[in-house]
Amino acid sequence: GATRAVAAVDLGATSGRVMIGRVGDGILELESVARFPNGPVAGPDGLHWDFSALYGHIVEGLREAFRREPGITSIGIDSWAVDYGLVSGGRLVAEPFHYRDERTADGVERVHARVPFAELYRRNGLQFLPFNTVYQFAVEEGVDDADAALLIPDLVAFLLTGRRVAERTNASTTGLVRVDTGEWDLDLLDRLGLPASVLPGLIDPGEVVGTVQGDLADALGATTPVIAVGSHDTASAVVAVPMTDAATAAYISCGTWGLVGVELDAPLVTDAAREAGFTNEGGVDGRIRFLQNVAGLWLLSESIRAWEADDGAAIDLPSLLDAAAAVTGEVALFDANDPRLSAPGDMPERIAAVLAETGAAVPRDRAALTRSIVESIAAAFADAVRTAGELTGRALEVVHIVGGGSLNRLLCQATADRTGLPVLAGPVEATALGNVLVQARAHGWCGPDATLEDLRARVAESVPLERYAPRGDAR
Ligand code: LRH
Repeated sequence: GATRAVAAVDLGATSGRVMIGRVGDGILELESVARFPNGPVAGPDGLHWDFSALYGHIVEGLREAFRREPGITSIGIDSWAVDYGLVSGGRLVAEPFHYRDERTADGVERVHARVPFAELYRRNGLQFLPFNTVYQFAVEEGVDDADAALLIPDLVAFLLTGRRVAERTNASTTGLVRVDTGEWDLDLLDRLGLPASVLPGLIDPGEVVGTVQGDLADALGATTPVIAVGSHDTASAVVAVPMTDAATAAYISCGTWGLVGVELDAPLVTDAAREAGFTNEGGVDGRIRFLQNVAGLWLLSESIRAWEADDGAAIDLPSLLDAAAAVTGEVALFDANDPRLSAPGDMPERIAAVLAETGAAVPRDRAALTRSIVESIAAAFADAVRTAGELTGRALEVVHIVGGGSLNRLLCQATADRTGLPVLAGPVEATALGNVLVQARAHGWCGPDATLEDLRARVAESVPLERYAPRGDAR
């Protein structure tokens, strides 16, 4: 059959991209059209995103994608979770806050004073993370005056199409959606004094959001639809994890964060899951992403940022990782999930302080600190994989690592060693592939009634995976 194309907009916390995805018989390909940096911007009232700049890059990337491939059939958008923009009179009111902004600490107190965390967990199924949207809303001044609060991918879709929706996988990360019904928790909103009127209707991946409007209609085609995908980047990534048996596989979607867990058919909202810090996020096709947020490459990228500022020069990541791999002797481990490592800042200094508290020898140079970071992330990954197995009663046999972290050989091997399980690494662009595949399926290009298993089989056929065997003595 013919090869057909869609555009995928994929926004991560440290970089964004626009890609053309091509799908045909035995073909699943990505062409990178635009890549642009992303990150927190410090303003007088806290950390924000430069959404205006991001949107500019997205539009430019889409224009270029349609220049290269005029036959693009639709556009799908995914991004990091929890953050939103307030819209009034059809316009974005202010640059959205960044989830690492510390203002949410007050929000946590306010929310938990009205609805204790144990109850919140039974309702929304989410691991405690201080930046979940529910806590941001609790300290958001403009929320009562806004027409709508739109999560980042929904905001992009709104600017492209004029249609206001809330895509369900990403909405599940707000804390305001019931884990049992998948609908907005109106009773919770009421008890928290939050206006339900700002929350748009929920839609599922595969549904049409709207068609491209205004100036862009000329460049992108007046009838080009935006199709809802798993608009939470992690939901799209999980679509493209090439698991052959989801009952015995764990996955780690590793970029800025490492999202470590398993896929379930129904939520698991037990006391044990709550105490272990496991989340039940909504997946594509109503699946549950039962996982834990582990600090991922953030710890490394933020350290590199500090070193580059010191040097006034760029650092070559592959060389740094080679040097880290060559470090011999005891590696000092710290808790990768320590909340003090969450905000931007002088990460090497902070990690040194955390290590000093534990009495560990503080690594003497950049290579040694990099080794500590990578091994500490792998240790937290292994812990989360083991806990996921225990909580679900599953005998896990393999760990899939997808996303940018799948290219980090030191991290993949350390994860194999520390879990005692083989690691299958790849695809690196899982999120964009999941975005493309959900669009392709909506167009009927993947056969009638294609399941997630069918989509994953396509990934497994078209992407080479790297296998890391656990080294027994290192465990
Ligand atoms: C990863 C991610 C993760 C969320 C965090 C805010 O990009 O979407 O799943 O918890 O960003």
